[in-house]
Amino acid sequence: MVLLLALVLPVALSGTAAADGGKSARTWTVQVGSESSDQAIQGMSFLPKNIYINAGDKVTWEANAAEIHTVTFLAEGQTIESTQPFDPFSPLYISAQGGTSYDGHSYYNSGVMSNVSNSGFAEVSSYTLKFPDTGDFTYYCLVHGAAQKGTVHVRAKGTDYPYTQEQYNNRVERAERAIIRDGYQLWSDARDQADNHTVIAGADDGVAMVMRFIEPKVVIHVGEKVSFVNNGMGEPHTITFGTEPANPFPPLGDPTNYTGGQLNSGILPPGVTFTVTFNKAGVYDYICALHDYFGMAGKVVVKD
Ligand SMILES: [Cu+2]
Repeated sequence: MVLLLALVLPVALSGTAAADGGKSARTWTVQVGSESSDQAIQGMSFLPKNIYINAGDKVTWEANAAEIHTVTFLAEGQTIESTQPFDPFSPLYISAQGGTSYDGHSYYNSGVMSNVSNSGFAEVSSYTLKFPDTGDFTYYCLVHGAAQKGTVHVRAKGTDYPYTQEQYNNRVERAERAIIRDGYQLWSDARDQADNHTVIAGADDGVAMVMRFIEPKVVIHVGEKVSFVNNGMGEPHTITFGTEPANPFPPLGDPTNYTGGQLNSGILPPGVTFTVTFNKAGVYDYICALHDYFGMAGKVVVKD
């Protein structure tokens, strides 16, 4: 009897969906971030960026990348600028806020989303909201600010859907491939700018991000300098030698005379360079404290 029910039920459900022209409430999927298989290239993206649903439908956002992101609907009157920069210690940023049904004007937040579990945050892998009311609702990623947003367009119940989930998925796959292609181009451009005294500390074009040091190993002599250049448009990094501080945001140590131990650039925003003078022979490993958990690390070899 139980077996029979299990067999009959799915048929009955799909029959219902067909009978109402496919207009019963449904759940749509949006991908949060994107990445290459080695995680080196990350996308600052919600895909699809625009989704058209009907009142009563739900949207599920799925973590699709190692880099952290949030899905955040701001409160009425709040600007994305007022939320920046991302505060890694505030529950308003890193924890779920609001209920499961979107009211159109309050603050709703997914918490930190990532498809890995070692980012240092309590990550969530998916976030679902129901949209009972019509309207165009824009949301942001609190990590990447104005650069990363998407919109849920909610239309009246019974409206014909302009796209199926499958059509969105096909576009999403194309967009993901384009981001990875752009990322590898940025990576190759960065190699042309790097030498033993110039490390490109990540690069991004505001969508595609290279989450690597270029080149990851440089060789210099005692008394020489290495400049770490953040060449990006949107993504901050850090240059962190020695034991990682509990809070990697403030600078620590003296970059004009480095002989080993702790040294931290603090948050290195796009367009900023951090220069270190190495005054003792040795091999010095460093990380980006924000992105080391998916491979952003490097090494300076200092010879006599
Ligand atoms: Cu980084």
